[in-house]
Amino acid sequence: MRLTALLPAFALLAACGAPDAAEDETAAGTGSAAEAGAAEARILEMAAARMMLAEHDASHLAIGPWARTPPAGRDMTAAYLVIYAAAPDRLVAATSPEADAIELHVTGMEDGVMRMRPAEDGLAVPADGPLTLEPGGAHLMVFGLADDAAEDGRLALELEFESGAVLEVAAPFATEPPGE
Ligand SMILES: [Cu+2]
Repeated sequence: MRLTALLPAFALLAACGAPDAAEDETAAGTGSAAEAGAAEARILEMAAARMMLAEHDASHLAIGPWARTPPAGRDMTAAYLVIYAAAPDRLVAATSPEADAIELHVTGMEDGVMRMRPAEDGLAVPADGPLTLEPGGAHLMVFGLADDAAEDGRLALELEFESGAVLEVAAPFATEPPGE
């Protein structure tokens, strides 16, 4: 049985930041101008990411990693980041020396309720944009966080890709997404 099945739904939603997602949706622009602006920003971001990848001769680029500081006494949390890849790839696994297990999760509405489930086939990093892991969306679900995991303020993550690439990331603990 999966650990997620043993835990109360409210705890899972809190850990995954689902309440934030509801706010994001109501605040998001839906007009065509907003969409055009978003598309333009996406193209600029992709161009910047390609330059960074080329400059560092890198296959993968991790931007803005962070892990939600778990409430006192809780050993489960979620971690987020944005991943660009020089060639299309797929995030297939994540581990941390500071946690028992990490699952790749996606979030979606089912029967009017926000639910998350494991992404059985991993998460695609497309050719023309990033894989975005964010509250209310796809995320890294962290189980069995070590008691002293937050002591240095960072969660060490190893991200494994279908291509065989392994990306090492240190995600600072925070209670809010960086920049908010
Ligand atoms: Cu989750």
